[in-house]
Amino acid sequence: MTSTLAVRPIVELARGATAGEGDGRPLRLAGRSDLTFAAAEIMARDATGSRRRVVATAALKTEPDPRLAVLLAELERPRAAIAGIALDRPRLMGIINVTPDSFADGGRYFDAEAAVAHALKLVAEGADILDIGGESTRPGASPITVEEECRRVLPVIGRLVAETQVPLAIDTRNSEVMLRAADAGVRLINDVSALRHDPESLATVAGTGLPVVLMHALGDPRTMQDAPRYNDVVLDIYDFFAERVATSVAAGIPKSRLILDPGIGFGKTLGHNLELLASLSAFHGLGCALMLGASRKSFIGHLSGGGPSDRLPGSLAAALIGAAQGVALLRVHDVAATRQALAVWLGREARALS
Ligand code: HH2
Repeated sequence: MTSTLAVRPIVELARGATAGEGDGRPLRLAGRSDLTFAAAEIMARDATGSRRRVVATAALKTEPDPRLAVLLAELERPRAAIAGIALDRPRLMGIINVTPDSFADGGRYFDAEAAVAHALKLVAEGADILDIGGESTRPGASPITVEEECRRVLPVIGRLVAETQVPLAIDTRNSEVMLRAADAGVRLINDVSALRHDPESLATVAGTGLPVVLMHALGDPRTMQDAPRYNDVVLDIYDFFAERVATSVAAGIPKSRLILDPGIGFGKTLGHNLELLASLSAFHGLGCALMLGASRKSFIGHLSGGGPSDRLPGSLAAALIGAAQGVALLRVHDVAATRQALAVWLGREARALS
């Protein structure tokens, strides 16, 4: 059993100017001027089991374990911009699935023309970045060839690079697709296998100089929902991220270019997904920006019934749970609706969020 220590900041949206100054004042989360924490939960695990306790941040600073000072520094440190996007508030990644079989919108944007039109609509709605994917990774999905994946995504990327300034991400597990998409102008790589699926991908991403999303998945899409099990889902995924961050840094991808995503629905039961949503802020202790993809996912259907097209209200709730814990990138199908929800949560006009 690995010994793990994590700190989950209990985050508040601050509208005053009290953050980060003087003893006993709340600390800023990830350099954000609007998100603070005055208390945190220490999450510890060793051979004897897992323990949690809540302490005031002032008390955290005087705890004897030297690892806590390092964690606090990581929690507070401002995050670098990603693909030219400042992470000073939650940003919206619009989903473009150029697939016949994605779980929420399979087949609707399989045609390049339809995909481009949908992407431009999401840009008009205020997307900060677009995620282009050619392979469905829904539970039970079968892999496709790299040639087929390129045939699907590259024409769409080519058109969008010419038609919008909004940066593009490529959602792929394959190094050749990463490389060809980078050559075509994408600014971010999003890998649901956290650079484990393709042995070339660590070196490929390092070579591109692009930032990368490392998403947690237990198993691969074909088998991941077959009775997933964890010892402690939050700390197991925390340990997974710590290993992937160390491996990526060793391969030449600096921490400032890594984004961590717990992978809602990827080898998780309803209980696992809900526990992760409730504890997202703990992952800030790894010192990277966070991403969340909960949009229209089946855990919402498990709580409320209905299919993917009935899951907008639950998707908005999940997006706000992420935003309230300092998630920097929200991967969503419904950009306009999520933007409105964020505007209300932030108390700012939606058009000020463009
Ligand atoms: N979810 C999906 C695909 N890619 N990438 C990240 N980083 N995080 C996620 O949660 C995530 C992801 C699955 O959603 P979708 O693309 O809508 O469906 P499909 O995989 O069926 O194409």
